[in-house]
Amino acid sequence: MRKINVGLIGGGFMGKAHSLAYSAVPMFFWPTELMPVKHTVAEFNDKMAEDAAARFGFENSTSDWNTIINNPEIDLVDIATPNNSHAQIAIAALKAGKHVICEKPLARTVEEAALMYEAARNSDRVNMVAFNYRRTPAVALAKRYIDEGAIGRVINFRATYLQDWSADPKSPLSWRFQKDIAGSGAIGDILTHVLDMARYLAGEVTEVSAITNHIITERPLQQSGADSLGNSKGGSDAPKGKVDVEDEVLSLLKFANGAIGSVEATRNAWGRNNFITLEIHGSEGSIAFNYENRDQLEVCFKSDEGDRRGFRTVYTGPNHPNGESLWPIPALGIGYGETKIIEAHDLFKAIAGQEPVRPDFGDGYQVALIDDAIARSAQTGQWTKVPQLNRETGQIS
Ligand code: NAI
Ligand code: SOE
Repeated sequence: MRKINVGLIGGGFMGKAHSLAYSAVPMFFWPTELMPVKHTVAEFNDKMAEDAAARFGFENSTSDWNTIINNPEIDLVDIATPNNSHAQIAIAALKAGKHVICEKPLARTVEEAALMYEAARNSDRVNMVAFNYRRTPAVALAKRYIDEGAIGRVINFRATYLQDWSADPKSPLSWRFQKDIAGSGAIGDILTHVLDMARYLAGEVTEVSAITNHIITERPLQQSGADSLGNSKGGSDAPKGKVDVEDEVLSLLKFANGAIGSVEATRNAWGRNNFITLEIHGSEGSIAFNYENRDQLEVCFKSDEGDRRGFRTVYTGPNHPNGESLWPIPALGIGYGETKIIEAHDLFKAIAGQEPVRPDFGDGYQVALIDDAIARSAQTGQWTKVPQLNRETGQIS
């Protein structure tokens, strides 16, 4: 079986999730198209890199990610670092002839995303952006219902992404609150996930009207490199640093197919942990999804008799898209980890030449164009057109 040598850059939250996926792919998808070998992991310094290698099962470690780029043995570069290094690493990796998976958001700005997309177009290697939530079997099932016409013409798409890990102003100043590292706040960090699913399920977003809010303007400085996601103890007496990204965003959307919708995101909604909800209304029915019950999809069909019409629950299992190779019966529970395992497997299928993988850097770029339009709309208070990437020509119009 062909091996694929993986170089992972960044050993934090996503380093863990991706390493788990590399170990698990052969367990779930057998025979796997490619057998992943955890070749080298890069972290900020030698000690962190050695720790990451021991913990995640990598054969080698380095404190310089260029070691991974320059190593001809490495086939796939996995970018799991904060957003400020995505562009530099991805462009170097593509130029060096590596396949690349990059965590979301693709980049901090639309300009960086454009350069990354150009590098991807100039390469014959596979590129992927890690919007993993669309791989949740219930979300893939929603896509199947929509594509099959089960809910008719899509009329409305509503989505939220609400969390509360940063609601306390005493929680530390992670890199996620610093514009020069993160690029933006709730928009790039979590709204991007629902924008990816909006495009996946309802098509291209052509125009936006948004508002943002910025409430917590400073936070205690965080001492370590990896993000504590609000969990650092005793940070409140530490010196404070500036928060220069938005806390919250709400946007109305217009879609190319005539549908309208709304999306909202905040990391400051007490009681909401990873509250991703989707609701899609069509001319013939509706679909609803709540990530807190992520192996369930609610569906309602107009064709049901009026006296029994209403939402019914489908529990996803081996009969559903992306569920075939997970667990043998429905409702055993699908976790966050499974979405990353499916993501890694789909990446391997593309590298093995079986089928192209989406979302790719073109998709990441288009989401960056929507993010940018949302930020501009929030500043001007105007409806704002979203430039569209033509994937054939690589041009924006
Ligand atoms: P984290 O802060 O937990 O980990 C990042 C790690 O990268 C840290 O250990 C840090 O020391 C290391 N690092 C930073 N610069 C480095 C460099 N130049 N060379 C080597 N290592 C370096 O951050 P987390 O949560 O893992 O986020 C990483 C990326 O993944 C971000 O882009 C984030 O938006 C994305 N993300 C995506 C998620 C998803 O659901 N798809 C979930 C969480 C994060
Ligand atoms: C923090 O908001 C975070 O880790 C995001 O960065 C991820 O993209 C999301 O999946 C979980 O929450």
